[in-house]
Amino acid sequence: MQAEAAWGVRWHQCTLPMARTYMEVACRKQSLVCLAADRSTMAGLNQLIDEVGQYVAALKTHVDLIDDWSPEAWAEFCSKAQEADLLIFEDRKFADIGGISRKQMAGVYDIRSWSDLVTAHLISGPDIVDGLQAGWGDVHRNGGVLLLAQMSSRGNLLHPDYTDKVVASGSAHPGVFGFIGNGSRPEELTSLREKVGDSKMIWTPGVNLAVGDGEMGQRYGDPRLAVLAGSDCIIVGSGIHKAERPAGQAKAYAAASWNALLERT
Ligand code: S5P
Repeated sequence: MQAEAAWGVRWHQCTLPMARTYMEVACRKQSLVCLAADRSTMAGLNQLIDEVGQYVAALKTHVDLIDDWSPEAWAEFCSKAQEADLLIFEDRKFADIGGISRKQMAGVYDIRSWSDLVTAHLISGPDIVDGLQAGWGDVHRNGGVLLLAQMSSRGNLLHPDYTDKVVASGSAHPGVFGFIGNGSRPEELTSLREKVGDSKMIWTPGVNLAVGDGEMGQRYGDPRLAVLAGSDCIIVGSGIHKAERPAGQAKAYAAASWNALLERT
């Protein structure tokens, strides 16, 4: 299916190159799933690509939680992800001033050289987005920043007035790909979508086919309801990588999210 037909108004208004790339990958895979690949060994990560790569559009990594990380093993993992037509989203949650964030895109992990997307908090002000974009620019690559507008964990401090300020500032910035919203509360997501409009993505963690409370304060909502409420990508971790049969689960999340997109458009 053509991306324009599947995404409707979002295709026309989300013009950041990386947003268009994501929407096309999602159409090729018929999946709005970003797998939170929270495994702590390189073997575990590579196995996930083999098992579920065909059912997901993006891989969300936490590069600093891998026990046996090495530059060579990571480079191999990234080419495997590219071969499987997956975007790589480093969930680094940058939060420092612009100039330091730019430097943090380099360093040991060299995030700028392999990430297509990164997360950032806007707590230090809007220059962080320029810093991260400059990081990609330093290696002649392009990427997109997802700003945390809401969080899924209980007791978080991203209160509604903070969310509104992140949305107002981020919506006006061309380097912002979109926002992280809370997938566990469809009604909050609907109002977030109203504020964001159609020109930015909303990606949502806190989604699981089994709704309710997760480990250590995580909360879960239903994938279909999240997409109908305005989510453009469901970020699913343990629902897939801890399942007995990850491929079967990934397929189910892909179908739920893709059908919900078609229902929404
Ligand atoms: O508010 C948030 C933001 C993020 S990016 N809540 C989250 O859970 N996340 C991330 O989504 C978190 O870092 C983890 O990698 C993933 C959720 O994993 P799950 O196992 O709970 O599905």
